Amino acid sequence: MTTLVRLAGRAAYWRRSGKSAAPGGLGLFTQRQRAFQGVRMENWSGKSGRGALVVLEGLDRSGKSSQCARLLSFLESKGCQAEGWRFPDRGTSVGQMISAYLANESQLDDRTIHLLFSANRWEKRDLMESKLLSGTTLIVDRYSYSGVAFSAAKGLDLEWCKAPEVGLLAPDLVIYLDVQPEKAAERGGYGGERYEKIEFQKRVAEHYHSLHDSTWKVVDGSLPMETVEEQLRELATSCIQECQGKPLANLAW
Ligand code: Z5A
Ligand code: MG
Repeated sequence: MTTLVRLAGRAAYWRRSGKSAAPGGLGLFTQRQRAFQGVRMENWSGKSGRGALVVLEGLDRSGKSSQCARLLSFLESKGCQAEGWRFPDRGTSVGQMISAYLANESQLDDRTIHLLFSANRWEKRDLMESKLLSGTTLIVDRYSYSGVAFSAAKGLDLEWCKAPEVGLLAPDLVIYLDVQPEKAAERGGYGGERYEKIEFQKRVAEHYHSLHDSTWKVVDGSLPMETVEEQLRELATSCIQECQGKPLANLAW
């Protein structure tokens, strides 16, 4: 992401990065989604249910931010009450410490920065919960899995890394954009921040794989952007419908 986008804050970021919301070809959608394409779903607006917590994860430059923006734009065009979120949230005082660390402007002990990333999620937990309960679907660009995978790749104990995440909201769906580190490195902007090194990214990928559970869907992020976008629309649509009536859960790990 560009510095401009980071500084502008989350709300402005989503407004600016939203792409055309025109749905893709119907041929690629399931029967369930064809119904969805033609109907404005009433329970999407929160009148009769909660929103879904949808998280996008993946290595650096796997396309998370691009796809979050496209998915958000699509959902909004269908009448779904939805918001785009991202972690780290660089807009808080904790987030500013994280941002300085990522830009190599400050040095912090590995455990200290791990706990700051986690604190950055904890400071948003209550707001996330109230948004979800009021019917807003949250499309979240990185979450606890980034926290664990990146810190474990530095050599910290995996279980120690998971511990501060316990009690945060559990996602209804985690979409992992799978791209080889070498391929991701060829994409724009790679190399600017602390973790953007191929060998490190390979270790991050290994730790991500150890975190997969039943909420995870792996999507080939090396496919053309529009193909990835269509797959995400389908996954998110199903998730939003299926989580109706299900209580919010906490990460248990
Ligand atoms: N971190 C951590 O350690 N602990 C934590 O708890 C958390 C994070 C939450 C900052 O994250 C760092 O913090 C990150 C993990 C660590 N590591 N690093 N460095 P960030 O989210 O702020 O990182 P970012 O700078 O936004 O980059 P990114 O997220 O890695 O990129 P992306 O969002 O996945 O990709 P993108 O910006 O959408 O796309 C990148 C480029 O690829 C762009 O030019 C696109 O046009 C292109 N692209 C995207 N998709 C495609 C396809 N399908 N084909 C071709 N080209 C594509
Ligand atoms: Mg990004």
